Amino acid sequence: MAVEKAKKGKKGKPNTGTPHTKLNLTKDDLSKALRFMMLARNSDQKHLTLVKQGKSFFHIGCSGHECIQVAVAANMEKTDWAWTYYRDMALAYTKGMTTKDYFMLAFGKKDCLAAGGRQMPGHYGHPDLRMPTQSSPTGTQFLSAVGTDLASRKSGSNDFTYVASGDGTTSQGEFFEAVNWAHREKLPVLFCIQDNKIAISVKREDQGMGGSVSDLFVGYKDLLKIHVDGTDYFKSTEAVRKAIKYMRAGKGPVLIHADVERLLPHSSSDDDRKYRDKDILEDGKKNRDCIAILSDYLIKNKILTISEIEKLDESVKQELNESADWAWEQEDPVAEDSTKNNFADPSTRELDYSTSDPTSGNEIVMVDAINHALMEEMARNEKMLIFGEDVQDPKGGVFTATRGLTDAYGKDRVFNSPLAEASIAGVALGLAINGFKPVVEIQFGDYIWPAFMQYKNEISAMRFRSDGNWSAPVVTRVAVGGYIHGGLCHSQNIESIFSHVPGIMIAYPSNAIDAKGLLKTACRIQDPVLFCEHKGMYRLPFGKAIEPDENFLIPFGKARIVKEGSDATIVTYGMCVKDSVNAVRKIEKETGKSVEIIDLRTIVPWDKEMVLESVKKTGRVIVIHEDTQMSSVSGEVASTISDETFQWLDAPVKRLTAKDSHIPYHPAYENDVLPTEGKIYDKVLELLNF
Ligand SMILES: Cc1ncc(C[n+]2csc(CCOP(=O)(O)OP(=O)(O)O)c2C)c(N)n1
Repeated sequence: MAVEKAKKGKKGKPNTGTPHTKLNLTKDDLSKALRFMMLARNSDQKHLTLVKQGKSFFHIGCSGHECIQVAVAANMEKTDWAWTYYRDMALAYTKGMTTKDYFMLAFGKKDCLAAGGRQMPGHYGHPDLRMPTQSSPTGTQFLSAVGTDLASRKSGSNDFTYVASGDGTTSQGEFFEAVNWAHREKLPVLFCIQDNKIAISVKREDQGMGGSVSDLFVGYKDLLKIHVDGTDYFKSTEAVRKAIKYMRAGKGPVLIHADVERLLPHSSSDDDRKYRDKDILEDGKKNRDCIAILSDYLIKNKILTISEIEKLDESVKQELNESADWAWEQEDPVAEDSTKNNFADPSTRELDYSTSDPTSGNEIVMVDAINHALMEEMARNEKMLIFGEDVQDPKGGVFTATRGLTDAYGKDRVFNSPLAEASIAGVALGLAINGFKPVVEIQFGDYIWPAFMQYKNEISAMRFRSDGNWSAPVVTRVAVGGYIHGGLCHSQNIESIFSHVPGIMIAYPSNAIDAKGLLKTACRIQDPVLFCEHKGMYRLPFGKAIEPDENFLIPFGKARIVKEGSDATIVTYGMCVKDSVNAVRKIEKETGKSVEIIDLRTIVPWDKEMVLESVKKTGRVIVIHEDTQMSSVSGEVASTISDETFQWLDAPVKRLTAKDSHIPYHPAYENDVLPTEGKIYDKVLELLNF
């Protein structure tokens, strides 16, 4: 189709120059470029047919975006990184994705290198091409790219990182955060915005970006901004080369704003006749089809003949048909693998846990245990990095958990992030992808929410969505918990919400020994970890313990019996361990009965075995935590107990949690909302008397 248009020539204009000679582009270079564009264009058509045939369930196309993508990838080295978006098919082909790879993804086949049947088509990725399997949210990829690139700088590599999106996605806050961080460190990140003037049905002017993507970032003096016609291969190549030269010279990031066309509906699920201006679309097809434009140039400049171009098109179609037929015959995924790769293989958690609790040494509080665990793990693993808000010395964290670490390991390894939580999580993911072990701090759990997209759809999902080809074992230390008169936004517990996210392990220690052992384990395992640190326990005498040595590790999923008992079981963690111990001491004295207290220590995974064993022994159980009740950890634990130990129970499974409320500031309110020693006393007595 595009070739037909080229035959007629573009508006009959004569050739006036030879831009290809200025750019030293040979016939071979140009034939290859045209071929990659044709591969993508014809893949769209072939894939749409497969959708109609019911062989693939979704298609999202590249048509109209090919030129700028090929121009970028043709000038990339194998070692350069690419964080693609769903229209980046031509870039992926030029970088090395094969047509077989493409159809494996289109059919969701078991051995697809991008996603192994996990993700919809259009989510490109390849383990050997430095192209991490992309995700679906518009814009999360920007921060990943910054992290990957930061890792390259820290490793002394000379590669750069490409990251792309459409124009609509530049409305996302994370785009600004990413440009901000890349600019702060002059990172060679190529932000390639492919502006087709529409985001599904929303026109660019309705995004509110002041008219043009290229006009943004006025104050960013080291950000090179290039606005280019992304349908012109020569202008695109010139722009890309300028960008790469700038980045490789260490001058900073580049924003390429490429005008392109969207020649298809948004996706196979969309009908753009409902909202698109027919004239604009027709004009795009007629006058701004990049394949027709390049073909026209090649013919007019006698670089390729019409028949050579036709042959090229035919050979592309043939290759696509053959690859699609081949891929269709490949193995489909099997149901028993449906949940594989949510977590790393359990063998990766088989560390040496043979050390026992210490009996001699210095007594330390929990925050010092955390600090010492970080100190030791930093010495052990030179790829470990620590960053977050205010973590750098001399402040060393608002709770001093990271004090002395910058002094000990340098600003290159322990540094302040910008004040942006999504940036912390997103950049950590990119660093982890590129060989580092980020152990980041989110200053308050109450403020983790801007980063929740990064945790839910990126960090926790990376291993799963790439079927094990990529992973992001980021450790996130986060200060949580109430009882410090912190009001709504300095008191929150977040473990229940996070426990609902597959792919993230959660630890919640209640004392110095557990904090040290669990944090050191978190730093060594291959899964992402959310490490909850109760602010009120950082220096609490209850949590004091004799410090274990540097080899001390505690496995995840192994709870601790705080005290044995035979008449009832309390399952708890965090601050409620302390309140339970005190309440039980009183109850035991008064009643002569004994209550077992189990400190879960880790929420994901939680020690089902120990809990069920204890309930079978005592026949009565209450689950207690500080987080609110609705859809909470206690609900999960209580339901498992009811389900699996029903015949051993002498009383209903009880729960004591915070009220389902925001946490108010005044102590009268705060104590009413949160569980307290007194409430635990009442509830446990009630349970014993049932
Ligand atoms: C965070 C998020 N919000 C909404 C969507 C649904 N969505 C997918 S693509 C898209 C439009 C993106 O437009 P643009 O960035 O201009 O890229 P284009 O599709 O035009 O290339 C939307 C809203 C999404 N994937 N992620």
